[in-house]
Amino acid sequence: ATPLPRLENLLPPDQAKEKQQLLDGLMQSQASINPKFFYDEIGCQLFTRLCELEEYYPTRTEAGILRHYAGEISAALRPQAQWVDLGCGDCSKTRSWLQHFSPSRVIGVDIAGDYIRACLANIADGYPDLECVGVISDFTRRLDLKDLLAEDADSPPVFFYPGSSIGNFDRNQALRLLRRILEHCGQRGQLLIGADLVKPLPVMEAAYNDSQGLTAAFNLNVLRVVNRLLQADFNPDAFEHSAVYDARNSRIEMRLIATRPQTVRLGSSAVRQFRRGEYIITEHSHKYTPAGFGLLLAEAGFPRQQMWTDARGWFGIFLAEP
Ligand code: AVJ
Repeated sequence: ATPLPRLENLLPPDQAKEKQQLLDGLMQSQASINPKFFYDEIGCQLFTRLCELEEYYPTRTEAGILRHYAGEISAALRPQAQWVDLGCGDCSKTRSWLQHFSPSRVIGVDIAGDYIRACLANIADGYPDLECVGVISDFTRRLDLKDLLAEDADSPPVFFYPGSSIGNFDRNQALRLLRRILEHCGQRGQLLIGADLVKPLPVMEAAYNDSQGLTAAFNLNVLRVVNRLLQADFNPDAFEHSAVYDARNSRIEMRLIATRPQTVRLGSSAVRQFRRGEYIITEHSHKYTPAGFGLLLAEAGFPRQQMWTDARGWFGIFLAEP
């Protein structure tokens, strides 16, 4: 019999705290918006399209490594593992990986509820007998899968966290998330994680300043998301996309620069002025050296590691164990 797809919503019912943090970020002297707000329906579509760009090398490079080393990587994974896809989106990455590895079940976790439905359908379509659970959750805040995973204690979890999404976090936030994953690993759990590596500057900057302007559209779209969430009145036409590499901190910084002085209403009680040239930071995307990322994993409690990379050393896939 075909198992019924399950969908669990672990998002806290009221978004009050979320909105307050968004507002706080915008009211600081250096305004910022957390990158998780990029991913409304339009943002998800733009992100999917920009991942296909020639200039945006991470998605392609990571997929190439997974394809090239599929045999080696899948042999290193626990057989019968419960495959937990963190930030599964429409689960297309997991779906292609299922050619190489047979988990006992698939758990797709994402903050975007609409995407999770697509994910369940995507797996059910190609693998109708594989149990798939969708979890709507903001795992950057808390990861709460213990009940779900404990149901099948014989199959350790393999956490799949591809795309270098970890790059969005500063060191302490990344450590916190990795430790939360570790708490779910027990003795035999594993983490298969992608990390974008430091490489020549023009390659990195081109990836975030693509010639079709998709990254710019993706960045500017977050202002519409903020307008909706906070009843704000940002005019996206009065801002301009910028992405620069900050070598000191090894990260791309995405900005929205005010092209003229303006006053933005943020809901009924807050107002923010922007001078011409003042900018909002919308994303940090950290780039690592293999050794640096290894240290981060070790410090989080994953001392045992293997890494696979491409011929140019542009992207790393790490398999980490407690
Ligand atoms: C999803 C965080 C990995 O940092 O490269 C792509 C998001 N931003 N283009 C990245 C992103 C602009 C992406 N991550």
